[in-house]
Amino acid sequence: MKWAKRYVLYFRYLAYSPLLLLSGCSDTHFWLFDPKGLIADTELHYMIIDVTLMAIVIVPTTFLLIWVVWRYREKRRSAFAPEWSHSNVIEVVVWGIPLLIVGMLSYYSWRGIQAVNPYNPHALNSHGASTARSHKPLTVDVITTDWQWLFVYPNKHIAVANELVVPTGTKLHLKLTSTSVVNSFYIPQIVGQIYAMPGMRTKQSFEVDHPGSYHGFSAAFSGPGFSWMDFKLKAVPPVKFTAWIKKAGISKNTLNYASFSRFAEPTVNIERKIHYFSDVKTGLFAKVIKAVRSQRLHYVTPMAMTENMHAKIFRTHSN
Ligand SMILES: [Cu+2]
Repeated sequence: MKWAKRYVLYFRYLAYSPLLLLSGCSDTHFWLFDPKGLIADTELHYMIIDVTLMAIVIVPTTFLLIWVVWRYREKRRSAFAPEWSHSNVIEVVVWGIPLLIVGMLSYYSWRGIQAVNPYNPHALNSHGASTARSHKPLTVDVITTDWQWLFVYPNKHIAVANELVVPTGTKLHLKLTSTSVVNSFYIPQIVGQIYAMPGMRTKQSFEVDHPGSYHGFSAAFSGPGFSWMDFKLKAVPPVKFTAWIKKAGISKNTLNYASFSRFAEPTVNIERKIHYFSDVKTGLFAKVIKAVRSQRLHYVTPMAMTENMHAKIFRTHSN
């Protein structure tokens, strides 16, 4: 019963198959394949080009490997060729094709980097006419803390924490910084990640074509509050955006440097609270960078805050 033993072995591997189901349990999204903005569109475009170019090597190599193993198997003695040593055709193929592919990958990487580079002022322009010229670009200052996002609209004198609301068809220019560790601003369906770093400023630009709600988060682990440090990007038509700005302006919470430094205290946002601020002081962003640089803005996470996290999470999820 030799064959039976062998099949028992195969069935043993089948026991691992439920692992495959796990991928369906989490809320898995194929965000990268469902872009909703110019930058994410471009990223997908270049990703497909790159994968296709690499497949030109990987797919034939896989088949050739199987073919070689089959052709030179032990039982087929006729294929034995001990005198064989050189083939010009093979030399041309194994050097020529990789050189060609590396060349093409370099070319497309260069083009792709230019097309999504946050520091290239023409990156958004080069994508054609979808931008309505009548809408002026909107500036948003992003300040990350342990573990929240603050989005300041400096020209509108409002700010909102843990939610980013933007008008569709409008160029958005972001400036980013952090009061704590390095965070990475990432909205997979809209724009690639860019670091927000303490005492420094980075930039990002993007545009959202379709109204909707998109998942944003930090792509860099930042400690115990990290799991709740995500936000929604809400893209609304420009008319609705104007109304939203007015609504946010009613908030009784104002924001100057003093109230900001209270906001920036370590907070695990388990309830995913959104806060609005009106009357935001001009120059807050620059002042925060300065304060972090001179170490005037510096927090230590109290032990008690993370010690009881399990209890807190359980309470939040059970009611
Ligand atoms: Cu890295």
